[in-house]
Amino acid sequence: MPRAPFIVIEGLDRSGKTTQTSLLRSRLEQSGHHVALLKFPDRTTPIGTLIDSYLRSQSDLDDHAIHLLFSANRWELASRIESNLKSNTIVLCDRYAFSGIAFSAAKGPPPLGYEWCRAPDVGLPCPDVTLFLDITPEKARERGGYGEERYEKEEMQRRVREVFRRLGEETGGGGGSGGTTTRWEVIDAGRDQETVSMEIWRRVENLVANGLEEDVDRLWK
Ligand code: FDM
Repeated sequence: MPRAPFIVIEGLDRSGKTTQTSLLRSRLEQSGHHVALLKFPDRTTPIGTLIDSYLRSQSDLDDHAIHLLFSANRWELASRIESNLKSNTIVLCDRYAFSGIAFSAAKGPPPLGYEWCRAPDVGLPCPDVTLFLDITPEKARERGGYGEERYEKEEMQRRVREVFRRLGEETGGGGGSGGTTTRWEVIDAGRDQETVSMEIWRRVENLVANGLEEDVDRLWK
């Protein structure tokens, strides 16, 4: 029996990522699929509580330490992702390891280093498709600018976008480091909500209709 696909939505702040994730979930459910919606960071676990306090600037942590906590927060849920997929429940995830690397590698000084940032996530379940919602800093500004949390500053978002671009090039081609084969789809999220949601649907439609025979892959392994 085929397994369900693992779909990740990544994106910059103000890209409409959370709205699009919820629209996609509704559409999948309306088409008769079971869907488990996850969001990283998952602020409800004990590790997530530490992350939440850090993001709201209510606590301070060494850059390495918070990076490892974000990754641990994913490992906490890795087995649930796999068991859902095996029981034919689509896993739809709002942010994943790519955010982990992009945000940490964009920090500094001193920089943490891209390879160091990637290491703790090696071996996590690999998404079958990653939809990257791309938006220019200018467009994000038009939408009312960034919020109050720690990383919501224009210069930081610009650097984050650069790391995402690198991740897409290296991970998406299948020939990237470690041979990971997530399908990396860049979507112009500067357009209206309906256009973006139609495009997202177009890019996942076949995958969800057919399911997958092969086992879940491992990230960067
Ligand atoms: N973020 C998110 C990270 O720095 N590392 C991670 O591993 C993840 C998953 O946390 F600024 C950052 C990205 C964002 C912040 O995300 C919280 P949400 O989607 O706004 O809750």
